[in-house]
This record gives sequence, structure tokens and C-alpha cells, in this order.
Amino acid sequence: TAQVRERLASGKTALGTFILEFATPGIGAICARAGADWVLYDLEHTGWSLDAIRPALAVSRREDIASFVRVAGHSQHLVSTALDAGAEGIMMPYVDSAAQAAEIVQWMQFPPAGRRGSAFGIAHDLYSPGAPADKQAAANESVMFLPQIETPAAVAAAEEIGAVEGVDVLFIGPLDLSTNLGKPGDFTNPEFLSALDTVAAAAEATGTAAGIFSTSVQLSAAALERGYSVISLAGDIFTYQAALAAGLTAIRER
Ligand code: 3PY
Repeated sequence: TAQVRERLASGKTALGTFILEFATPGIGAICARAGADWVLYDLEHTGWSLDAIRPALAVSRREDIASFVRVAGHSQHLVSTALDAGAEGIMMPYVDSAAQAAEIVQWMQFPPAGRRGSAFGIAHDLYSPGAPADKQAAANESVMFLPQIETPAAVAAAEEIGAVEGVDVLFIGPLDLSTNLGKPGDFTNPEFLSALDTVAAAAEATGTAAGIFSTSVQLSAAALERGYSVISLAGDIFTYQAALAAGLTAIRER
């Protein structure tokens, strides 16, 4: 995650994309060559087991790109197995309070900071030899946590969530947040935009980054104008479909 951390520390954006369908082993390399700073493998909406993304994680980890995994729910087991498989950061859906965020940080950090179980010489440390103490310290330092802000309660608690040590990015799930504000998919609704402002201010106040999943240039622009620095260009399905549609239309219209 060094490249993402450096970009954020120097006021730059960290742009990435979600993988929801094409978890082919080379996908991290494809995204890295396209200039993405991070790639996220989604286990929330795909129903994939870790085994489905293990080969992709193994290749991504050797590329200059950070590999994040969104786990399916709040469970120590889901978090620790994703980290052991090589996730360099965890995105967690529906984090509504600082207490929830603090518990998840515990699952992500080796003792004494947390209570992640230790195993070394496996996928997450690239099968390398070395002293456990050094590896624990390095992993605690580099792992990133991106709690998702998806409800009015989470927006209200954003500053407290951001203040939890170990939280790196307050990451809005716009579809869930707009749904929970009563206007699914309406990203121009004043309440939605005000929530974007609140989360940006919470990130600024706590030294974390504000992030968002974006499916449109307008939403990305609205986020960038508010100081969001972690932005996804949609995901594999949408990007591929849009590029295919544009190409097919261009050929048909000749
Ligand atoms: C949302 O838009 O709600 C997300 O969580 C992105 O997948």
C-alpha cells in the first residue's frame, strides 16, 4: 500500500476500480498497466469465496498496485482469511459507528495493537522467511482499512469513525447511502450532497481520506470538488460494457 499512502500523503488522488466479474489472474496487472493505483476484489456482491480471487491476488501483489478486498460482512474470520490470502487493505460494508470500526481494526492488526492470528511464510508475506516480530510490525503499518459510509447513522458518526486509529479511508457507497436516504441512485439529491460534505469534513478533521465508488464523471467531479481523494472508476463490468457499447456504436455508425 506504500504507493497509495504516498499519493494520499502528498495530496494526490488514489484512483482504482472494483472487480466484480473478471477476477482473471492477470486483472491486477491489467489495471496497473492502465494506471490504477489500487484494485478492489469484491466479495460482498459477487458471492465469490476467497479461492476465486486467490490467483488474481497472487499476481496483483507482484504489481505496482494496491490490492484491496471487500469482505461480505462483519466477521473476524472473513477479515483474517482475506488478509492471510494477501489482501493489502480491507473494505467493510455498512460501518455505522466508531465501536464497529474499532472492533474491525482489532481483527486487522497483530498483537499488541489487535488480535489478528499469526501465520507467516504464507500468501500474505509472499512465502518469505523472516522474523515474526518484524513481519507483524510491517503488516500493521501497511494494511489499510476502508470502512464504508452507507447510512445516515454512519454519516452522523463519520468523524468518530475517522478518529479510530487504523481507519484510513471513509469510503462512501453511493448506491446504499442514497437508498438509505430514500432516493436510490439520486446522486444530485441535496441530502446526498450534504452527506458528501459531512464525510469530507470528517476526513479532513481526522487526517483520513474521503473515498467513493463512482459510476459517472459527474459523481467523480462532485467528489473531487469536495476533496475526495480515493475514487473508483466504477468496476470491470461497467467499464467493459461502456467501452464495448461505444466501440460497437462507432462501427455501426460509420
Ligand atoms: C454502493 O454504491 O453502495 C457501494 O457499496 C459500491 O458498490
